[in-house]
Amino acid sequence: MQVSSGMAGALIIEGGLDDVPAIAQAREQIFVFQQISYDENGEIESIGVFGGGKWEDSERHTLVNGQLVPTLYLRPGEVQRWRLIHAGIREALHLQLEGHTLHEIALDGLSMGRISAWGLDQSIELYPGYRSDVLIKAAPLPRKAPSATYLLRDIASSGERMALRAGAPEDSSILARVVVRGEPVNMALPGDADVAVTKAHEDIKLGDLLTGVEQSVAFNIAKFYCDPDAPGEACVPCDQAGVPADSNQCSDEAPNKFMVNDRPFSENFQLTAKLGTVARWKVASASPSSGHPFHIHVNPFQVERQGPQGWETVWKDTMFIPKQSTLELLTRYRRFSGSFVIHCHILDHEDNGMMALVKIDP
Ligand SMILES: [Cu+2]
Repeated sequence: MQVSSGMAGALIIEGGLDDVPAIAQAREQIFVFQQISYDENGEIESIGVFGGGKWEDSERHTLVNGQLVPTLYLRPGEVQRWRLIHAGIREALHLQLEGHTLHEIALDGLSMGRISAWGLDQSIELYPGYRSDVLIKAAPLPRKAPSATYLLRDIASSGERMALRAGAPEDSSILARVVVRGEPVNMALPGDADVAVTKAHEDIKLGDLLTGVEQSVAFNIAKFYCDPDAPGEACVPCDQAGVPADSNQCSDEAPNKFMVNDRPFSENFQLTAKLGTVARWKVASASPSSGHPFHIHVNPFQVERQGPQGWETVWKDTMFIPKQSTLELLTRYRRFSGSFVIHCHILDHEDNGMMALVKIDP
């Protein structure tokens, strides 16, 4: 409710990419995308206000730093560094800036160590929890024009991949206006070689030994029965044998359970791993109606994603798992021993229990 009310901001750890000369010279703009999902009375007093279907029905717009369609300015030929942060609750964003390539240099706060250039007809996909750092080089002005305006759009996307109501497409909308005006400058974009040394994590390669226990995670939303006398134990589907006939957990009015590995969050359940090992995670979205952005604290992971020029290996800490599919992630437990959480980054899913503990043993 707090994040959905707008209580979110950016926390920036400087260094690395910030010290690359071409990036150090670029003016920085922060985009905290928010989906303030208040009801018709202007209030957000329960999770139900932004539950499934509510955001779409509200027809409200994604805001940038609390503003509806703000205007940003660049000089012709100026390079700016934009830090894009999806702090919204639900709707995915597919960012495209008219007439400009988006040069992506970091994902989820992790320097990629190279540059992925998203072309004019491509878009950067952001789900709740995603971050992306991009460089923009402003186009030259058309002859004799004092200024030119370009729209930063969230372009329409199919219903297949997104986290909203099953099957409903997401419409295109305008997020910001970008005005190019003033004295031209000719700032240089960095190349792959300039950012290579800043790469956040060394890739785990095919031949590397996976010394850790493989983890399986499944997100699900369904009617399940959980034994109140066995907290943290796996719950069972309501249509399965063994459910007490008098349990109201399986009645028609009973709410769905929001689960990781067949249980809502419990302090009595945790995944365990060993410090210093390298492991594969298989993360699934089991629910038929919704995908889920998987988010892990502390330990980012390596994953294959569809980049602008095809599949590429990247490091992230949040990854959308399309409905009824499984993704494979690789991770190293390098420095931190102790407990932290994984969760779905759709916040009402998380608040309803789609979260679990991970414990790294020294
Ligand atoms: Cu979810």
